[in-house]
Amino acid sequence: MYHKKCRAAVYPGTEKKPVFRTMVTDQQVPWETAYETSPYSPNNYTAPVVLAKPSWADPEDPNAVPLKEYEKRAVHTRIVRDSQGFPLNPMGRTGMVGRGILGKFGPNHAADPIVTRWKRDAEGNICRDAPDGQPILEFVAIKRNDTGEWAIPGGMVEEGHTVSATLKKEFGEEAMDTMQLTNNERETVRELIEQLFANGTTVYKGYVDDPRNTDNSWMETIAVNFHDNIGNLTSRFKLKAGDDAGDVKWMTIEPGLKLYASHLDFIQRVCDRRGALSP
Ligand code: RP5
Repeated sequence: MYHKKCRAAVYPGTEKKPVFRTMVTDQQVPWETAYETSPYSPNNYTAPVVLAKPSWADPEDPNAVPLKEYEKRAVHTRIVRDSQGFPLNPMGRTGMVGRGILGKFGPNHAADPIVTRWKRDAEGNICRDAPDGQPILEFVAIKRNDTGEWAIPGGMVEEGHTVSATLKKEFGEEAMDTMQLTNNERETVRELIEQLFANGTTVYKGYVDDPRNTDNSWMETIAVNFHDNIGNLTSRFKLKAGDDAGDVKWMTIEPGLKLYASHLDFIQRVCDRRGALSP
């Protein structure tokens, strides 16, 4: 499958003053495909906020990033660099060079907590799909402020942070607004999250078809499912959207579901493992 979401005409976040990607067809995605009529000449864009050199961004020259750092980043995919030192997207062309809004050359690492429970009726019985009787799952989804799409409440793994800490932190901040709670409230929420997140199942590791990806910078993630089989823990969750999210809710996983980036693929994997109705 070719990446698709990172080939939309307008680069995300530039809607007011659109920055366009060069059109890349499915056949032109693989690096091995030669351009027959005119050479591939993608637009070059790195967002001003990235060029302003915040702590989370690389210097402008990809060769100024130490080799050791690239080795550290090559967790899921090997990093191949072009003759000028720019890492090349492992899934192929995106119609744009530069880093876009992403800070790092090569992979930008994220973590995605998929919190699920069975959908239940008023009597507490698990809801099932007709006619096959497959049980139906719900997961905690947030509405992203940047694209307005529903998504898993994931986030970037910051320097010096572990994936497991990031999973809990992002879930707390985005789905339970922990930043705005009093110390006591925050402690109660922290304990609940600790309990649920004590047992997780990794459902995906690797490249994400994120709309922000470019030829030189892309997203990779680890998606972990935390399932509350009885539903007694999550019934105590008070969902409230944090700063990065416009909304949060328990979303039913059913056919027709549309999600940000390749999140639907991660959700499909959860359903396969749990024998639940597919999206
Ligand atoms: C996606 O971007 C990942 O799967 C994760 O959900 C998200 C992380 O980026 P931010 O939400 O921090 O922008 O590719």
